[in-house]
Amino acid sequence: MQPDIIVTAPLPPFLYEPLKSSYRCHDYYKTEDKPGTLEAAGKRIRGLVQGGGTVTPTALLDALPALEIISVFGVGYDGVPVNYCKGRKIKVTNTPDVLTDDVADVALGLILMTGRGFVRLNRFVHAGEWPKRSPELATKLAGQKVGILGLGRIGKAIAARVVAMGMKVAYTGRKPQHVPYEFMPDLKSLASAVDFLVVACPGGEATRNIVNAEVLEALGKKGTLINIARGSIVDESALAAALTAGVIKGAGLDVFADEPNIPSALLAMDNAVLLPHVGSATRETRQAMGDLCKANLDAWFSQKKVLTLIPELS
Ligand code: 8YV
Repeated sequence: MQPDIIVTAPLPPFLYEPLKSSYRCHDYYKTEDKPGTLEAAGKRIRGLVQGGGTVTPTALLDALPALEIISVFGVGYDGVPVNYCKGRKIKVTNTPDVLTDDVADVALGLILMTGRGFVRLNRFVHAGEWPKRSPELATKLAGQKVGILGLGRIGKAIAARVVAMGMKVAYTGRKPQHVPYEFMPDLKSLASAVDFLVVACPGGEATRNIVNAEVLEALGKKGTLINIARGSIVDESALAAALTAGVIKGAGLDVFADEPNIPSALLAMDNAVLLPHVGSATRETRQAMGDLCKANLDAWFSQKKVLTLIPELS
């Protein structure tokens, strides 16, 4: 008999259709009768599929006593209660590596869009301004310093891209690594030393709002904040205030605390380049993420092993 799995996030058809052929899928995301779904199938459910940003409450997991595995369609698993899963020996898998290049490309794009003013210049041309006046000059990027908060796989891919452009790299994180970049002991000193502060660390309680007013103050008028990780890491009202008051130069953001809702103060800012969480949004990468998300379930239900267990559980 096919194992029962519960789906708690919207999934693309190229993942959902193959899941439906291998598993009895219960669409918890779409159903209007969530308690009824749990009542009817909760005790049989052995797998859960969610997105990178999906928050999974422990109350939901309590209603799934036979749950063996959570397969996250995404690299981030900040919405998964990891300690709870450890306690119940529930496996948690994610989709690392396959999206690294795409997410790093978005960080690089945001550096170029903010640093060279490409978004503003695009608006300038579309508005028919070019025949009337010359565009403003930007600041040269080669020679500027990029500070990376969280030098993991994605952070390293961002570093490689900006080094290729002649930029310098510094970073902070839990500990220094064997890399040719300058390590800074804390976020505030990193912010004060760089022109671009790039947020590339995991979300979750440990990093909630760590990019706060004090860090933005340290980044200062020369500095631009780039975030391709999680909106929860940045104090959004402090950021909006810093942009409005000219405390920092600009921001390039792909992620927000309450997606798809963006604070109106940020929407109104001309010096903020905003993207709709597209870090991994290419056909190739989403397909690879979907394949890996399903492969983890398949490996578990056929051989009691998984391909990409999250580090806390390995
Ligand atoms: C996806 C992400 O948009 O991988 C992540 O953690 O945030 C993104 O790649 C998301 O996981 C799709 O559900």
